[in-house]
This record gives sequence, C-alpha cells and structure tokens, in this order.
Amino acid sequence: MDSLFTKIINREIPAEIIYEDDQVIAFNDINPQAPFHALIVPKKHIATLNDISSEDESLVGHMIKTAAVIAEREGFAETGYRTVFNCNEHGGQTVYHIHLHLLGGKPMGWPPY
Ligand code: IU
Repeated sequence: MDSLFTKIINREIPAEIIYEDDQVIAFNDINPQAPFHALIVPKKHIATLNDISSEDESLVGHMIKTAAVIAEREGFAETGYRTVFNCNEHGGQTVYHIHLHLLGGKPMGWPPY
C-alpha cells in the first residue's frame, strides 16, 4: 500500500509543495513546530533509516543538500536551523516513509525532549 507521502508525491492528497526535483519533494508540515517547518521526502519509498541501502546513500545526501538549499532560499541559512530524521517508535517516527524535518525561523532548544 502506498505511504501517505507517496500519495502526496502522486498528488492524490494535497500538500503545500515548496520544492520538487526528480529525486525528492519538499512540503510544509501540517503541524509546524517552528515558524518554518518542512519535510524533505525521497520519491523512492524507504520505510525507515534502517532500510537505507548502500545504493541510497547519494539520495540521502541529496535530501540533506536540499534542506540546505531551502534554508538558503528561506533566508535562515546563516542564523541556523535544525534538521531531524526520526526513526521508529523511540525516535518519534509516525510516517513510515523516510523524511528529513527542516525547522527554522527561531532558536531551537537542545536536547529535543
Ligand atoms: P515523524 O518524524 O514521522 O513523526 O513526522 C511526520 C510528520 O509528518 C509530522 O511532523 C506531521 O505533522 C507530518 N505530516 C504532514 O505534514 N502531513 C500529513 O498529512 C501527515 C503528517 I498524517
């Protein structure tokens, strides 16, 4: 069955898409935890970080580079931002299609709990 994010990629459910190329899509999180909160999602379905294979390494690097490009475009690259991959239950993962959270626009706390 398609993941929720595959449905967004296929335009079967709506999202505010802010970036797209042949490998990834990025859209605003529906429950933002910062003034700016987007998700960078690979078009290839990979359930968790544990399922990344060696052939996916450049794709994951591209996800991170995309976060940096969006941060620059949004104007908070210099002040800074937070990127997060949640993995499985203890990591707080709720959607089983890997995604990189990009949060910006305010100072972030640490540790994140
Ligand atoms: P998590 O790392 O798996 O917990 O992140 C899932 C995110 O997906 C979470 O921040 C949700 O607010 C977000 N999200 C979304 O943007 N659109 C949706 O339709 C659904 C969840 I369901």
